[in-house]
Amino acid sequence: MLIERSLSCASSHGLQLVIRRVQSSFNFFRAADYQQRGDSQDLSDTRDVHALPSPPSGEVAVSSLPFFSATNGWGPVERNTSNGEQAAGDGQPITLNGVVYASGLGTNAVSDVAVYLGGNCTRFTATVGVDDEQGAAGSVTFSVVKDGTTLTTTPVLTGSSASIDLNVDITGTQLLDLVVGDGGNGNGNDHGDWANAEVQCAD
Ligand SMILES: [Ca+2]
Ligand SMILES: [Ca+2]
Repeated sequence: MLIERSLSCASSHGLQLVIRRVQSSFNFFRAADYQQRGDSQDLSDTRDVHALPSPPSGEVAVSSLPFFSATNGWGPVERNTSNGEQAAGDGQPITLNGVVYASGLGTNAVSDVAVYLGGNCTRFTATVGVDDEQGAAGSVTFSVVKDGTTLTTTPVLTGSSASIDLNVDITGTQLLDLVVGDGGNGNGNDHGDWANAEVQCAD
């Protein structure tokens, strides 16, 4: 949904302020037209501002939280399926070494999903690996980042690696980033899954 309001200043400078709201993000665009020594001039500036959601409470699947931001190497990050192909919603059930997970994030490196926790959560848990849809191919790392500081990074995992269970103390985190790296060799087949990704938070 896009809400746009345009406010025009009554001054002769043609000052215009446009506010656009897209879900929880706000985009502020400001433009001014003016005359300087007889020449027409114009200036504009755009700022993106995020409206913070309420921090999560209890034990919550990360896939159910609003994304503060999300970048992905092939199409969008998928909720509760593998990455699939480039289209949204074309993933398969998240599957790591034959085990199917109903919940999680399906990504393709290089990917970074940020969620706002507001300091209310203490622990992050997930099982990570390259989704079975890539066979033995793919090579990725998984990093858990607290307010810009990396708390843990896995070794490079390929499609034939054992899955890794993550259990990370995230006490006090405002913004949690879940980052999938490409293992240093490009991002082909790098379908990294954050299976059963959950945060444990205060009620
Ligand atoms: Ca997809
Ligand atoms: Ca790779």
